[in-house]
Amino acid sequence: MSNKVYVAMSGDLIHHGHMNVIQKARELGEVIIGLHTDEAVASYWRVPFLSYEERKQIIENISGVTAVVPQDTFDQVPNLQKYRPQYVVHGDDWKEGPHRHFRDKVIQCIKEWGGELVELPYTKGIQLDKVQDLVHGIYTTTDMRRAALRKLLNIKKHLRVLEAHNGLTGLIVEKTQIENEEGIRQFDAMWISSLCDSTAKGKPDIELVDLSSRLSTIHEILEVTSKPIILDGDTGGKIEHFIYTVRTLERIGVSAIIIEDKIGLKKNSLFGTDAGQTQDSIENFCNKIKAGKLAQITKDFMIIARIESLILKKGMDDALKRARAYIEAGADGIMIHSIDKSAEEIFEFCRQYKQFPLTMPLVVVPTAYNQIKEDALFDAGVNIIIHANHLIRSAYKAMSQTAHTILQNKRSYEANDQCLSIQEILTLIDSDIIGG
Ligand code: SPV
Ligand code: MG
Repeated sequence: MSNKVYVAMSGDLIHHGHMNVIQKARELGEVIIGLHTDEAVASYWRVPFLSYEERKQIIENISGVTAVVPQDTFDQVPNLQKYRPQYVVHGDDWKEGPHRHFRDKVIQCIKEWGGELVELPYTKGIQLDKVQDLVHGIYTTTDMRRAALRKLLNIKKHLRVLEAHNGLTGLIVEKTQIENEEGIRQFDAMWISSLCDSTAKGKPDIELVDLSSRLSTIHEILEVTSKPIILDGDTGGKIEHFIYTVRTLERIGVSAIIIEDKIGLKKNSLFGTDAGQTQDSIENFCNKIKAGKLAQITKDFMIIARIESLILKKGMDDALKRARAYIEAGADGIMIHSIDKSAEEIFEFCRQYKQFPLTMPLVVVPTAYNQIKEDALFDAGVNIIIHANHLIRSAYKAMSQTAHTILQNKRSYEANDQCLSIQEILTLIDSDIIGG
């Protein structure tokens, strides 16, 4: 019986480097390809261009491949334990950089049954960065980008979102990654918060920043990033205006708008009942959702209904009743907001929401209850967690501190440590455009 040889890959972009690895594997025995599932690819990279089934079909037909098996995580270990291959074949590019821990884990794991890691010199001339940039660039195109949120929700079920209010913060959301034993962690999408967009413009969060101005923020972000965008659409305005907003957002590649069930002069929900806010009637808000859904052209765009009942102390039953009605009206998701620090009411809502015969993706904004970890919310049934205002809050604090330091010292020298070096700021932004 020949040896089993394991090769892990995403297979979304096949090039001769892969062929070299497969060829080597073939010389060693029966080749099992551990093909990253859509969820695995989305967790460390992006929505795969081709689905698992499409990628599988291509790879199964490469000569010498005996079997293609799903690999659910970036980490090969669970599959290695299952298939116990004699050899694992990989390019030697993972010796350095973020993937080296995964390499260590592989070596440790296969040692158990005397398995061996065979590494090939990284194939020259692929210009993988360029090719990856190209594929990445596809996600900056309107249709692909708009559809990416729904795709991600289908693939991953649990999304982590951070606010962005200009090109620079968009880049932070786009590029920030950490890597640990669980894998590579990143943000899935961006939230264009009305609070942060208004604050960045020095204006209060009262629907004063008009749509043209919000669109200019969105365009700034669209220009330099590729991840899906969820817009905080405040109340959505008048129904007659909302339908135009939906079309505009769809046209430019925004994936979703979240509208809240309030009328009159909207103030930020974090004021709680102090702001004297009026909740919209269920009937009127349902009509707004219906009109928006009728207006949209594509299947991808999402209209998410935000319920303010808990903020306005209208009670759990009212919140649940509205959730049912909004889903019935066609909402593609429900956002339940709360400023209860204990998060008890959020967990209670989740418990009851789960019992609905029909549910849509559930969104929360854990600003008041941010002691709760993401996993606890996901386990309770939440699908999208929005960290809604943290980049602007941290930036403001840092910037004010620097301004004070300069005033106190009559020079900027003392602020050096608080600032990026000149070298760093000059090279912070790539001169290559994204996907270029
Ligand atoms: C925002 O970010 O503008 C929001 C969420 O609407 S919150 O500020 O919590 O109301
Ligand atoms: Mg808002």
